[in-house]
Amino acid sequence: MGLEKIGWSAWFQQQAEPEKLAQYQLARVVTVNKENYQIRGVAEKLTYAEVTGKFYYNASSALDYPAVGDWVYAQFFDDDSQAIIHELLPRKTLLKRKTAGKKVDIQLIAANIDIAFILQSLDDNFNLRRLERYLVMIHESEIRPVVLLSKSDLIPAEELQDKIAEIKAISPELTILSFSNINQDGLDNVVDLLKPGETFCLLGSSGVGKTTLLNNLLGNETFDTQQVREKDSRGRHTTTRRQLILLENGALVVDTPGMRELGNFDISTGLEVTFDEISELVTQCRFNDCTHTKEKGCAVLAALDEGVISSERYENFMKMTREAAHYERSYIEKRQRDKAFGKMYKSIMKDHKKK
Ligand SMILES: Nc1nc2c(ncn2[C@@H]2O[C@H](COP(=O)(O)OP(=O)(O)OP(=O)(O)O)[C@@H](O)[C@H]2O)c(=O)[nH]1
Ligand SMILES: [Mg+2]
Ligand SMILES: [Zn+2]
Repeated sequence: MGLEKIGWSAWFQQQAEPEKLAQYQLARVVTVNKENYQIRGVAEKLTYAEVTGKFYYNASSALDYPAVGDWVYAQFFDDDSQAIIHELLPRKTLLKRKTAGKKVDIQLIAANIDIAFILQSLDDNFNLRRLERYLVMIHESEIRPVVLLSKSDLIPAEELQDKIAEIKAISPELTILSFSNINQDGLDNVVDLLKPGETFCLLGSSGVGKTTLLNNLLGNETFDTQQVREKDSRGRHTTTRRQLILLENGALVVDTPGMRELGNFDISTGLEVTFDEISELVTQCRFNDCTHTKEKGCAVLAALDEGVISSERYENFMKMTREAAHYERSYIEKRQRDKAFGKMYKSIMKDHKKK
């Protein structure tokens, strides 16, 4: 069918509805722009697409809009030069986070990702607490995370081994690879993970080498990269949009703009998997509603006391738990305000029509 080439599989085939398949064509979202999308169907070219008015009207949150990697029911026009997106197919996985900044809303990162690469560069970007944040987001979506430590050319081999050991200590099962875009060390190991028809996502702070890695995988300089900027210089992301790229070996890769902050909500599964030893302890606390802050009989605090879990890891777990609860409350309030506004708007329009 040709769609396998861009990630179509038996799982999606099972989700597809025959009557919609008869009416529309399948396509995958390759780019999300401000005003429109680019999709790719069986014809191997990119087509600009917009969602229908009905799609727009029925969408009730950011979750309902197409994300990079989504499969859609579409209609192509004018010799496949334009298309309309009618509906999304169910998603196998979805990477999302809280929008950056003060606003509490959901931002979609990518849909239908099989493996998420968390990139940290081996200079001062390496940070276990940040790694835990990414792991929470990825585990929440039940995607397999792989850690890629970039810029291995910048540190001595012993230091690299120490850093890998630090990650192993918090997550023994995790696949961790190191590589250098400069001297190509370890790139083969990354390539080995890239299976045809599977979709991968590159995540990590700005400047860690995501796009340089992608260019290396493509064997050319297709996408812009930039010299490392001054630390903390704001608003200087080289990659500004997410897009899905097909590699020669048949793997699909989504490059993303670097994230300055990674807020999450709705992450109970993510927290449970990422902090599995803490989740296990939580079940042993004396009180069901234990806050793990001061209670007698708190198994988490006991483990902390005995040095079984590190205070840094405990603090990060508590911080992310609190943050998620706060964002969830704010999000619910926001949704209620939006809904009330929607109702008011509709009743005004109705009155307006009556006159
Ligand atoms: N020393 C060294 N430098 C690297 C390596 N990989 C990338 N760089 C450099 O790091 C800088 C940033 O690389 P990019 O690939 O643009 O980083 P990015 O992660 O795509 O950044 P954003 O698009 O802003 O999110 C460039 O100057 C690269 O040349 C590496 O393995 N070693
Ligand atoms: Mg980039
Ligand atoms: Zn407790």
